[in-house]
Amino acid sequence: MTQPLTVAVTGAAGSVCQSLLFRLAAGEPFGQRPIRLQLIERPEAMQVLRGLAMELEDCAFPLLESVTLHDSPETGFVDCDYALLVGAKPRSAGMQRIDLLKDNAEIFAKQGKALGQYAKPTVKVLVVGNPANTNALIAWANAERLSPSQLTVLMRLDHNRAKGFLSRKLGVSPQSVERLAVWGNHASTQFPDANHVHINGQPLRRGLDIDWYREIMIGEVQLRGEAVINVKGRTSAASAAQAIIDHLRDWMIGTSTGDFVSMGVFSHGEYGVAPGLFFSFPVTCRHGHVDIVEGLELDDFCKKMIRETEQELLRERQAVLSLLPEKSLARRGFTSLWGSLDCAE
Ligand code: NAX
Repeated sequence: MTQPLTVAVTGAAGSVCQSLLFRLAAGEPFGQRPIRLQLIERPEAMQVLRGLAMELEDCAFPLLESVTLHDSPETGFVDCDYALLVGAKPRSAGMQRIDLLKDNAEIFAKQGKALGQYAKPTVKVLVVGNPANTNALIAWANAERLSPSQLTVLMRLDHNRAKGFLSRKLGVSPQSVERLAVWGNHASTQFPDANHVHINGQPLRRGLDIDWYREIMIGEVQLRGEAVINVKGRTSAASAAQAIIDHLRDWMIGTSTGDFVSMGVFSHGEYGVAPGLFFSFPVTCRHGHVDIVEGLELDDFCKKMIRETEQELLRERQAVLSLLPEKSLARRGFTSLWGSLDCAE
């Protein structure tokens, strides 16, 4: 009998989870494994969550073994194999980005501590709630037992958006577009990189309209989230759920041979990026391990774009330094990375 997977999800009553939970319950990213959902929300949102749980029950999903509801991460993360950190405080009118960073930093520090104490030691954590890259850093820094390789950040929505733009421009199917990368922060400084793309196995480089790519596509991908809000009046939800499913499937089962995808992972200085950031790189996955793709050639334009998004993440990290517990990180052998924080600016 296959062991069930326990999946904890925060922000479970929010917009993204309205699609996501039903697809998790149907077993989409995890193959034919039975699944236990542990849904976590703020106390104020528990009523909506109870309604959602009733709908999950009404689907009679064959693989869904149980659904439990929690108003604290301390109970919600108990023994989980995967933790999907979707919940976050949204930016309200007039709120400065720095205040949003700090409010969310406290939420993710608390969740990090709970993950370290109550989740399985082998837990895999996907951070979705914004500002996702810096939230991941805070969660990891506060999760005593977790190594940074146990956390990744959702960049797949940006990756899929870039793939969509390119495939529509070239008139090819999205699945024929391979080796696309999005570098950096899940924010408008991200760098969608089409320089290494293959179409149907052949390098695109000479067939890429460089003016269109640099002057139109990059900006449209960077600002696609806002464009959706302007047209629809609400944030991207179903496309975000699809991206989470794609990310989890690749992380658990593996990426296609010859291709790579974009994930926010802990940097150790790869491609000259400052160590100690959760930074989106091109990666491959095999049996739950994520490897940053090595040896891609970066021209001056790429280096400049990567530097810009790195600088934004360094500024974010600087703003939340007080929530990164130095002593705990030093105990875990991260003193030298930590030292680099002081010279971040
Ligand atoms: P919603 O505002 O619809 O839902 C967020 C939910 O989180 C709410 O139900 C709220 O009660 C809950 N929540 C807040 N604080 C919590 C806490 N401490 N513990 C548990 N639950 C908590 O947002 P939604 O559209 O679902 O998006 C969720 C987050 O994902 C947002 O931060 C959003 O910006 C971010 N996104 C990130 C993406 C990425 O690519 N990294 C794409 C999707 C999404 O936009």
